[in-house]
Amino acid sequence: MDVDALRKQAALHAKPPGLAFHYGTAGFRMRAEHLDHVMFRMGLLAALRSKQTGAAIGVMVTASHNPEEDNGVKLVDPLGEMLAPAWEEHATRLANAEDPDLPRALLRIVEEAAVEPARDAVVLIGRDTRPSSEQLAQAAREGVAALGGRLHDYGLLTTPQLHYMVRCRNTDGRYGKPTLDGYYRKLSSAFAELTKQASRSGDERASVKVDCANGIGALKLREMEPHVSPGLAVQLFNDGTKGKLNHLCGADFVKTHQKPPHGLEMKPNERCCSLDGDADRIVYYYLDAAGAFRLLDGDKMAVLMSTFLQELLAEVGESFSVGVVQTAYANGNSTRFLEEVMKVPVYCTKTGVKHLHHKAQEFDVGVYFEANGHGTALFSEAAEVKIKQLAESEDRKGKAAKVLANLIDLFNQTAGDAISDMLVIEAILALKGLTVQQWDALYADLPNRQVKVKVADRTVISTTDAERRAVTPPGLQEAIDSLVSGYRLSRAFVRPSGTEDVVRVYAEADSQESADSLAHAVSLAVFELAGGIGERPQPGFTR
Ligand code: 16G
Ligand code: MG
Repeated sequence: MDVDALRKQAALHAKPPGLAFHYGTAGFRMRAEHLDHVMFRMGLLAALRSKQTGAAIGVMVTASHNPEEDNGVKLVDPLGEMLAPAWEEHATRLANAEDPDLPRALLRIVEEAAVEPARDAVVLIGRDTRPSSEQLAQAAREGVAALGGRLHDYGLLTTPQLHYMVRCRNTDGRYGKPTLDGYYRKLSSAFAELTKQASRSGDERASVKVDCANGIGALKLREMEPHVSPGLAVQLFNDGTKGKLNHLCGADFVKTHQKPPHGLEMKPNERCCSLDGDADRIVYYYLDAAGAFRLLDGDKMAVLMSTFLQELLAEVGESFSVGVVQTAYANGNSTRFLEEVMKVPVYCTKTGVKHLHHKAQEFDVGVYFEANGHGTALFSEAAEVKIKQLAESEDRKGKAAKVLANLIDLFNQTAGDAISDMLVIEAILALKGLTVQQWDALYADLPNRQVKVKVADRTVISTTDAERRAVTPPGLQEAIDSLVSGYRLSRAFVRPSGTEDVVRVYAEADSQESADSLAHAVSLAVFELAGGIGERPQPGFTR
């Protein structure tokens, strides 16, 4: 490492004074103007991680569903998964090091993580459509170059596309070709095979309206469209030509407000979906015949996908282990349906994609979804090999295995992927001949409510049992238990947010009035026992 050269470079990416940086559940995320030095240093860190693992590492410049003025960065590990926890700590320390201490901070990582400094480094970079993204990507490129790393700049990509590229590069093409064309071809040929098997001859081609959150998803779906158009008509809305990124649209807006996005006209029973700002989340929705808005979120997708996979696995007849992974936010009726009707084992982890992904890796077939619409299915290597082998035969088993084999290719197994999930959903609906209403009717969501409470220090709340029970402050869990016992089919939990300075309260019960009133009662308990600040929570709700 040429320390003088590095110092000079670093001086061009000076750390702003007085700000603290944290590599959180989704990397660094804040106002774009504070992020230049973070990007440069994440370029450095990606090069170190690459030297340490001997594999290509990804750097994605995006702030997902945050407002357009924000930006962020996340690193992608060799198999396309999220950065290992020990390296999140290195990232936080590196971002917070004062400028003169930067070389020392780097050397500390080299020592602690046993990095081989002389090894080659390869870093793949992608970015979303934010106005600040190109300049920030340039700072990351300079960081990679400062440590002599080789760069492959993919330019504009969705987050899951970058995850895909990293995995392709590090598996010698076994996962697919590390190009956009490779991604489109892999997904679209699996989708074509699947929809070919949906023998509903004479039926019209399925069609779906897509709200692209004015983000990268619009560009990439437009590129993909010709590849899938024989089986699916996609109509793009909020494609970035008029509106602002994530403003009054996108998956996060639709899920949290439980209403349609601006900029997309719906007629009753039309199938619609929304992507988020970096296209790693998706939710479906429609207006029913009475004009009421119906949301099909991550739980509904998990149920559709896992029940279909389970049916196919039963036909194939191998004893693969299957698991569905959710978080405490999963609607209680989705969990009940999976466990009691479908007899699928369900597991609950803490909030945050990496926890779900990690748990799902324990199974031959692991489906995971957060209620907010981030999820996918993972297949063990052994299961994939076996299924692809069985798919060679022409009997009934072979037919089911063929469908499974194509689904394996259609799922993005590195991260939740809105484009891939959309094609999986559309393929399943086509194969099963289901309408969106029939899918929705598989089970009815329990009414629920989420509210936030402001407290002086949200870390006074600690939780256990995958965030379903509060350990501190004393008396809070007892208060919640006693409130919950006053309602039917009720459940409530509280947790400090990982992305906002608030405590989140979730409640569900047999009616909307009960869910609202339970959420309010629990938020009062939080306010009183956990040091609430500002106005006492009022009935009614804030999101
Ligand atoms: C982040 C997480 C998401 C989680 C959300 C919870 C990733 C890539 N994203 O956006 O999975 O649902 O945080 O936010 O892990 P909260 O802690 O503020 O409730
Ligand atoms: Mg996202």
